[in-house]
Amino acid sequence: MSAAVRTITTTPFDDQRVGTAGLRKKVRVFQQTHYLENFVQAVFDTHPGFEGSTLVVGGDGRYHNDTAIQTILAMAAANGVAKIIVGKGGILSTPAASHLIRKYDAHGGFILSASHNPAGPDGDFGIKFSIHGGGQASSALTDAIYARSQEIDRYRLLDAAPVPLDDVGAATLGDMTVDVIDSTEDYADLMESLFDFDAIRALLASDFRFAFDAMHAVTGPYATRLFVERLGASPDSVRNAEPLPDFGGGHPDPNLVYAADLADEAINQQALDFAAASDGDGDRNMILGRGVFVSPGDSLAVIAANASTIPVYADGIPGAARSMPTSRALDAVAAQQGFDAYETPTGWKFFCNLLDAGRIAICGEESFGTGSDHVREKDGLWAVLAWLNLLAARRGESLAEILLAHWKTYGRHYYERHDYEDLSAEQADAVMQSLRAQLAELPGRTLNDLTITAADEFGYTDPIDGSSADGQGLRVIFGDAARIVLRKSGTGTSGATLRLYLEELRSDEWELRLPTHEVLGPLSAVADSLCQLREQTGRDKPSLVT
Ligand code: VG1
Ligand code: CO
Repeated sequence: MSAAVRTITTTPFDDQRVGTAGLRKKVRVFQQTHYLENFVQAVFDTHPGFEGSTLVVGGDGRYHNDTAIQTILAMAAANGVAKIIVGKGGILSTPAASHLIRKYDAHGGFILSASHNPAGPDGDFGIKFSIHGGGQASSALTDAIYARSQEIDRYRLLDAAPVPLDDVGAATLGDMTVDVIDSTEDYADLMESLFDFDAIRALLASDFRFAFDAMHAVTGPYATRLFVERLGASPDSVRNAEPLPDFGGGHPDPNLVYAADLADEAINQQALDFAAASDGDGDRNMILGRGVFVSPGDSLAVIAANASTIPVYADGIPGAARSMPTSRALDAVAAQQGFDAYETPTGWKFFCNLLDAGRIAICGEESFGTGSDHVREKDGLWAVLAWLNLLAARRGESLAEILLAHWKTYGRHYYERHDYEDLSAEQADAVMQSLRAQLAELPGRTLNDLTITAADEFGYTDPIDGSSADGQGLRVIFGDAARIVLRKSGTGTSGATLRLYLEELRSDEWELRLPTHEVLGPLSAVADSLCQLREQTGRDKPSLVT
């Protein structure tokens, strides 16, 4: 390597332990001298095999993306990486990055994103390290990276001008090759290999009213490539398609609160037959039909129940998985159809071993995340295509009819998540502790006419590598009938967020189309009093209900 490699002296930051999905902090934290560099060098120092390897780098296009990418390029070149594949303009959706790592057999990658968290100079930023195979680093690896970050005293950097990333092509940085690619082509090819594009094209060419909202985040170019160029949808069906560094001032979290206009058009005005939205980095999805919202747990269950309509799963799936707080709608399908169902801790990394081992083909989370074994991240556009594929396969049935038929077969798991944001760590811990302290005595008690059958703190042992994860949320289980789950968020950048998850199964036909808040009202009251939410937090309602 040339003389332009500099070794820079640094001191540790004490807060580089990653959360549910990478290291997420305020932009201003990442802008501190040495902050990003320390973390990246800790990865280079901890995970073996970077010398002579290929990496993938890109992000959701938010503020600070460009600067961070140039830093990573300069450090990779100085740490002996042979080649880096970067998305044009520095942009890669999270699932597209996972795909590139797999397709080009890369050693790993860095994905720059804080998902749906607001962007801009006062917003959030984040970095995730992905391993060979395209999955997020395991907890064991991130623990080791954290330990290294606590003793780091120097990092390496190549002194060179920034690499232009706006056009596709190859450049060099020291001895390293930088390949700038248009990842929308690779990604669209992958999607075309999974789904029945002819049938979807025919559906979109009919009088079917379709809209996708990219929310000025990363999915715009991918959605245009897929829906408009490959599937023939009208250009105006892809909305807010241009990624902006501040997401246009919006909050690209696809749910009924932050994608309210789209929801109003589909649900209240009934002006769309199918509508969907994705989040900042393209891994989440919201699914809407004419007059209906599909809750994420139902979306996962319906996709799994109809997996055989997806050409690659024509012969069925071996199994499916959901994160613990996600509704048990999936379990009901697995029980009837006879495939295996797994329950994992929150965070996509816990699905990866099951996917690699071929135990599961489809998985999802209540937080608007759904995906399959095609990549090792959740994938918003995959979920949208899975629904379009299903609507094309069952042409003539509306989305609402498909949903109702599903509930008639499996029952309906009414579901809500209540977020209490910006609490102090002490408040959040006090609520967790007041429920934790009661767990042992809860089984056998009857509340709201339902009897508690089990109450515990969820722990998980990975069936493939035997690794374990404790303290993954508190559960109060009322048999198959209902569940209350409480856990602390691991993605926030200020204060603490508590998530309370409520689920109740109704199976009689007259109960299948009730307003969700009406069904869950009594369970919500039970949860509030069990957790002493009001007493401990002083809040009389959640900050956000999804
Ligand atoms: C949240 C969600 C979790 C998801 C994670 C990353 O984590 O609850 O299901 O995997 O975000 O998604 P937490 O710890 O805040 O509850 V994303 O789209 O923000 O990368
Ligand atoms: Co995301």
